[in-house]
Amino acid sequence: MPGYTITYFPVRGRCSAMRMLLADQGETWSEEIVTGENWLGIKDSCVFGQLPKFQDGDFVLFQSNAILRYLGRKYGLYGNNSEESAMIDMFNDGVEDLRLKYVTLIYKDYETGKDKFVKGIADELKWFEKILENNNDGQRFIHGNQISFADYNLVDLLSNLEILVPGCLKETPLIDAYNKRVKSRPNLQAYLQSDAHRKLPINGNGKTVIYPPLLPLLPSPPPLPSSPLPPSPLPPSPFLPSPPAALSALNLHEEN
Ligand code: 6SG
Repeated sequence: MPGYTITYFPVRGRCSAMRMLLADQGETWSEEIVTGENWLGIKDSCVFGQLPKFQDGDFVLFQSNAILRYLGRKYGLYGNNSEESAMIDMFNDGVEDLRLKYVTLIYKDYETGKDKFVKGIADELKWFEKILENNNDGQRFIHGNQISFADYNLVDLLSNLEILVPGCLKETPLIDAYNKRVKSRPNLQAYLQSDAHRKLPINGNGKTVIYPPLLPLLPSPPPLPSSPLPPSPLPPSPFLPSPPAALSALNLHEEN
């Protein structure tokens, strides 16, 4: 089967960076949404028993960072030689370390760990500020002069952090400017403004706001009801050729 398919839960989670990469590179893809009810039926067919699953025609891949690397190689987003690829790997591993802290907070110890996480976020971000400063005074990307898969991964994580800890980029002006610059790339901006992205919750347990305040130029989203929304079809999106029915039945949560 030609084309890309992403199989995942109805969240941004570990698929947001690969979706951003694909959209920015002008690609389209299909989504297969897995819900709590049917997950256990397919878990054993997944390498490591987890999602996301990525298909490129008949080629099947698991592990979100392996998928990002695959796409990085395919689209020239992985540096120009072994040294550059290794540097990009190193930075992406740093993003993964911080993402794991974020995911652990969200899914394991939100109530007891949030204050500590909020207090520590500036110390985490200062490493990335220094990395950016060391590359063209922060005027370009995480490495070199071309965007890489690690940039999409970092910008996705930064977006989540900004929502969890509003204003957290104020002390790191290079990260703040870089984050805005990457997100203003035309294809990427169009994707980030699409319902396919905006209407997806960040995480699977309601520990995030679903309409992030990233898009001040757009009309405000409709107010959220206090109970799950009744099913209603999503408007068509250039990124999801046919919006999956499961999306329309999402439980929409606010941060609690
Ligand atoms: C969860 O951890 O969405 N995959 C997750 N969870 C289900 O049975 N190293 C790899 C990678 O980078 C980590 C994969 C990741 O690809 S992501 C997975 O497969 C399992 O382990 C976070 C996410 N969570 C949404 C969710 C999954 C379980 C509970 C909430 C789906 C929604 C509700 C039930 C099933 Fe649900």
